[in-house]
Amino acid sequence: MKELRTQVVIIGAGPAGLLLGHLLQREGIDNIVLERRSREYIEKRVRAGVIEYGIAKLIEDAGAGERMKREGLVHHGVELRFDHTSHRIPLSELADGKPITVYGQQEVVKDLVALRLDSGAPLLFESEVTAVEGLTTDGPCVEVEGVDGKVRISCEFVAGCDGTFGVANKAIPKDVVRRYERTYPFSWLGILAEAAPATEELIYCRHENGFALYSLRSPTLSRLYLGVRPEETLDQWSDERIWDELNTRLATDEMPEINQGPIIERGITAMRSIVVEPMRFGRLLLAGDAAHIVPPTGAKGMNLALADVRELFHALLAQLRSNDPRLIDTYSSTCLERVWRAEEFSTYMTQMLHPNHEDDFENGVQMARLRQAINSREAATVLARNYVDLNSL
Ligand code: RFL
Ligand code: PHB
Repeated sequence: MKELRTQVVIIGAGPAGLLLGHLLQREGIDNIVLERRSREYIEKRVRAGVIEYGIAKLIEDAGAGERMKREGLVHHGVELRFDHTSHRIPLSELADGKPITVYGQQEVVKDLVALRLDSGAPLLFESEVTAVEGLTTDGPCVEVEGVDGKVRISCEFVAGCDGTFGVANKAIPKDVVRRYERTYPFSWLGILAEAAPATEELIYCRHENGFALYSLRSPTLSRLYLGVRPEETLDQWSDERIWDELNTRLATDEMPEINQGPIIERGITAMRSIVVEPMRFGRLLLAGDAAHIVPPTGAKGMNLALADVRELFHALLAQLRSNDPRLIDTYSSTCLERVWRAEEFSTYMTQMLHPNHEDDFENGVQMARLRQAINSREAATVLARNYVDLNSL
C-alpha cells in the first residue's frame, strides 16, 4: 500500500474542508484534502444560498471572496408572508447596518477549489476515506481508496469535514459520543428555475397548505422551496403542480403570480436537527455537518460550518506552530455553545413557519409568534441579529 505523510488530513471537500485547507496552506501548514466525489459533482451540488455578514467577511479575509463580492447579491431585508400579506423585516436597520449576501454554496465551493488547485496543494477527488485510526496516539492515520488504489496517510491531526454520513463522527467511540437528534414531520422540495425573481428580497411564507420560500441566485435564476410531507417523492410533483402550489402559497394582491421558467434542478431534503458532542476526540476534530445539522429554515448550515473552521484554523495553527494546545482543548466547547444557539434559532424559524395539519393549538402559537415578529421591534431585532450574524455574535 502506498504511504504518505502530512500535518493535517482533511476529510471532505465541502465548504468546511476546502476553507480549512486553504487557510492552513496559506500559513505553510501541510495538509491533504480528500473527497470521495468528483470535482464536477461537488461543484454542481445545489444547496445553501445565504451567507451571514461575518462569514462573508471571513471568506473575503481568506482571499476567497473576489467573485462573491462581484456577483453576490447584498440584501438588507427579508419578508415574512402570512395571511396572504407580506411584512418586511428590515434586517440591516435592526442589526447594526449589517447585510446578508445571497451567493450559492456551489459558487463558494468552485472558488475554493480553484484557489486550491492554483496553489498546487493536494486536493484528491474520488478518494474515499475508509478508516480513521490511532486517534488517541501521537500518530493518527487514515486509509483512502482512490483511483490509484489504496493509500495510507499518517498525520498529526485529522479534520473530519465529511458531513453527517461521513466516517469521522463514527470514529468517536460510542461510550464517548452523545448524539442529539430531532426529525421534523415535513421535508423541503427545492427547485432552481431559469426565471427572473419576482421579488428583490427573500420571502419566508406560512400558508395553510404549508411552508414556501422564495429565494434567488441571480437576476435570471430563482430558487424556490415548498414544504411537503416527508413521504412525498419527486415523481408526485409535476412542474405544473409545483408552480401551482408555489402560486397558491405565495400569492398576494401585490404579487398575484410568480415568474415561471424551465426547472433546471430539483430535490427533496428531509428536515433534521443533529448535534454530536464532543466535537473533538484525541487528534480528531469535527467541523460542519459532520458535527451538526440544522433545518434549513434559518439558513445557518454553511455559516455554522465555516464558523467552526475559523475556530479550528486558529486552534491548529497555535498547536502546530507554537505547540500551544489551549485552543484545541477548548475547541469543542467553544463551538458547541454557538452550535446550540444556531439550533435554537433554526428551531424557532422552522416551528413558526410550518403549519401543523393535525394540531390547531400549535397553529395558534405559530400565528402569535409571527405577529410578534412583525409587531414588536424587540422580537424583530432578535430575529434580524440571529439571521444576519449569529455566528459572529
Ligand atoms: P458538506 O458540504 O456535506 O461536505 C462534506 C463532504 O465530505 C465528503 N465525504 C467524504 N470524503 C472523503 N471520504 C469520505 N468517507 C467522505 N464522506 C463524505 C462529501 O462527499 C462532501 O463533499 O459538509 P460541510 O462542508 O460541513 O458544509 C455544510 C453545508 O453543506 C450545509 O450545512 C449547508 O448546505 C446547509 N444549508 C444551508 N446552509 C446555510 O448556511 N445557508 C442556507 O441558506 C442553507 N440552505 C442548506 C440549505 C442545505 C440544504 N440541503 C440540500 C441539505 C438548503 C438546503 C436545501
Ligand atoms: C436558498 O437560497 O437556497 C436558501 C435561502 C434561505 C434559506 C434556505 C435556503 O433559509
